[in-house]
Amino acid sequence: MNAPSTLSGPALQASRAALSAALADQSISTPTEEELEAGEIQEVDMQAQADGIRTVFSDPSNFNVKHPLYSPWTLWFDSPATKGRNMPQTPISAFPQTPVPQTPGAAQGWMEDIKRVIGFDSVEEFWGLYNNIIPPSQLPPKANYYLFKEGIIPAWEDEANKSGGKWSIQLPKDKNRGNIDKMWMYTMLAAIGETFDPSPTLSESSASASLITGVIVSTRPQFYRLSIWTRLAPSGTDEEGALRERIEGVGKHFKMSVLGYPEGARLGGPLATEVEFLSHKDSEKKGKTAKKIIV
Ligand code: MGP
Repeated sequence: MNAPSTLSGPALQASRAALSAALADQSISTPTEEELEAGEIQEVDMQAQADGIRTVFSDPSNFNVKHPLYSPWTLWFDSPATKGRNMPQTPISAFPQTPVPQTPGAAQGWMEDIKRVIGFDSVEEFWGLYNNIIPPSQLPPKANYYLFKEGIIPAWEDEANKSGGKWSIQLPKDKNRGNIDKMWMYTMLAAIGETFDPSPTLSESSASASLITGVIVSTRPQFYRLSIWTRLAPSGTDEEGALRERIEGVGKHFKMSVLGYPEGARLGGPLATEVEFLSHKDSEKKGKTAKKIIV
């Protein structure tokens, strides 16, 4: 999955260092409970600890403190080349593997070809990963990156997705080859920065309360597709006005702040769609008429 990087020398070095540092166990050691005598209070030399902190900004090669994300994420991938192949998880390293969540029966066939690439929970690890994988513009047709919250598989059948839906936009390849990598990067940053559905992140239960379960970029022979998956989807009843508003807020943020389109812009055309929402239940009923929300 390693692509020739387009980064300049020092930036590339910093990103590689970020990745290897992220993958190694860099935690500052503190005495365990057993090492302390009963009743003994651990003395902490705050100055020494502060002096020992090296962030990626102060020391790009040897930093020992990472900036945590609101929640851990997992990147999944499939392409024609992964189909039917039992591939090892990459990279194999000291980085503790997050357990692969259960695959509900109905999703088994669907998940067979989707490979878990890596889990991460810090800004540094995200950039290390981002700078070392093939960008969407260079993927073959029929490939997908799925960036989902840890513990959620990128399938309709997952508990977190089964009552949900997705915002998506389809973009013709010929006009968007030069934009798609940035669009995907901004989409991922909005996901890990929890800006799609920001209000719950201010509360205690933050990530689990957020509507967002994951984001996807898909390459198809003639177009790209970006999708934002949500935990819930409005069913159209009046009592759900608040949910519909919140879902529409996600779509508007995606269209205007993440992708940079003006509010009233109409985007549909040959091979292109509007920014539109469809529940997973309606996606499953392929071909049948379904109500889409458009922003
Ligand atoms: P797709 O790749 O999301 O759509 O789903 P696309 O790109 O329009 O289709 P393509 O034919 O151009 O690749 C393609 C098909 O995969 C769907 O029609 C389903 O049959 C199956 N599928 C997609 N998803 C997201 C799921 C899922 O979550 N669970 C299961 N069981 N099947 C899925």
